Amino acid sequence: MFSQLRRAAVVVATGVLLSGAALHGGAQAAPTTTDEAPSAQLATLREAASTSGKFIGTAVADHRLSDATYSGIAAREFSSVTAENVMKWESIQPQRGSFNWAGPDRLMQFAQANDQQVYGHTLVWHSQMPGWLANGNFGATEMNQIMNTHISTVMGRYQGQINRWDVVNEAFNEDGTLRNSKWLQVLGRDYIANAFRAARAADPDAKLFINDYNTDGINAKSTGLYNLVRDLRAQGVPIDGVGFQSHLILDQLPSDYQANLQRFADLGVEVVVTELDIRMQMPSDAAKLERQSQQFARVVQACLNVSRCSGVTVWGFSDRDSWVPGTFPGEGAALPYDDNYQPKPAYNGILTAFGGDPGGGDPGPGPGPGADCTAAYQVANRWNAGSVVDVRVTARQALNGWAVTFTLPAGESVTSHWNTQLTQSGTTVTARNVAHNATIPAGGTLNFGFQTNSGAVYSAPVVSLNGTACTAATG
Ligand code: 9MR
Repeated sequence: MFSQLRRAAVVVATGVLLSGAALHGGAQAAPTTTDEAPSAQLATLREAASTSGKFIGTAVADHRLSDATYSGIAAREFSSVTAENVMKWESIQPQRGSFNWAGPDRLMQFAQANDQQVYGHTLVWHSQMPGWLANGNFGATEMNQIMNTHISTVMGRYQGQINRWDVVNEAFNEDGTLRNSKWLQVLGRDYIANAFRAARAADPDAKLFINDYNTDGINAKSTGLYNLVRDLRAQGVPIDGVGFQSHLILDQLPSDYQANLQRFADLGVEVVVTELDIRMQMPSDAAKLERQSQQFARVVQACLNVSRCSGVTVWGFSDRDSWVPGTFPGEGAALPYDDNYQPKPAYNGILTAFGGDPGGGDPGPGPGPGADCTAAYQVANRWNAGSVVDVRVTARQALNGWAVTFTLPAGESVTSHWNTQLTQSGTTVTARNVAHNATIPAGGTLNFGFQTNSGAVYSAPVVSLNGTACTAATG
């Protein structure tokens, strides 16, 4: 999976086995299950989201990337990026057989430089088709070929580097029937299954999504989508996830938003909030912005509450760049930053919902939140039904509160822990400071330990401090 690091190369070291006595007794002498309040300074959206193992993404407008303020925020605050336009068919294959990679390559490089996931958008869609495709008079065989070639060429170029792809976009009418797109007209409803099969063949590592709007609550359209996903899964069609665009209107967030995500998750698919914005009648005022903040927070909370929800992407981050005013005259202010790239209440709503700290300090311009760090993850003792692990993280910067995250192999659970307040969600472990080790001087080392229910042999995972991956140390 695509995951390059923003600052330091990660070295995944094999866990060092010390002799049983080395740390087992001593380190366990002071186990604690204290539930003192965490005081980690999770000052950016991506740091805060990472403590729950979720991503926070943004759509990126290619023409804005050269602006330092814009790209600085995109890098600092977000752990996933989606091309707002440059991976759409019209842009990427404007003439038949002629591909335009400049914009997509730029986004891939940006993501790589900033340790971000990439959400691919979008392959098969009725909208933003180039003229040659929209107006061409193709029979089914040729149309199918055109679709397969586009999928294999675009996905193939970025194979292994794009985490998720919107394979099919906006396939439904509001009443839950399939949209009468050119794809449906020429290929029949099998175009959907065939697109997913072609996509799996083109990049077996990418998770394959179907994405739509007005499917955010339980309604006729989302039920049509639900039935399709259920049937495709039953037929063995390779579909991994459902995207909920969530272009919402202030005060109209569906009350069954979370329940809707959950019913799809219960089909066994991943769910993602893919294009979130919450628009309002202009002018905005303090009361509207406050309600908007609460509604952004409710969407984030819904994703946190649904374990198969892997992240939330906002459709741009600044009102200056939003698609909304151009499409809905009189409406706007739909995003977490204002026209001047200043955070709005909605920013704090998202941050706080992810467990972040709005007062956590000014992260300053440019990429790279958090502290540079090295992590020693040592399996101090191991027997047939348990392991004791000692974790030491040395931070370059002083810390006032910390959160350390890593994953355990599936099925392995923490049974006790010491010198930390620790939670586990699936395979993701979040270890926070307790009162006595919250403050670590620059260059100092934090230390905690835990015991698990398994003696499985495994390599040390990547350890992150406040959302930034640490370099592995073996000492
Ligand atoms: O934000 C996009 C805007 O810049 C484009 O002009 C528009 C063209 O259709 O697409 C917008 O993004 C859409 C996304 O690709 C699919 N879901 C709806 C989004 C808002 O229209």
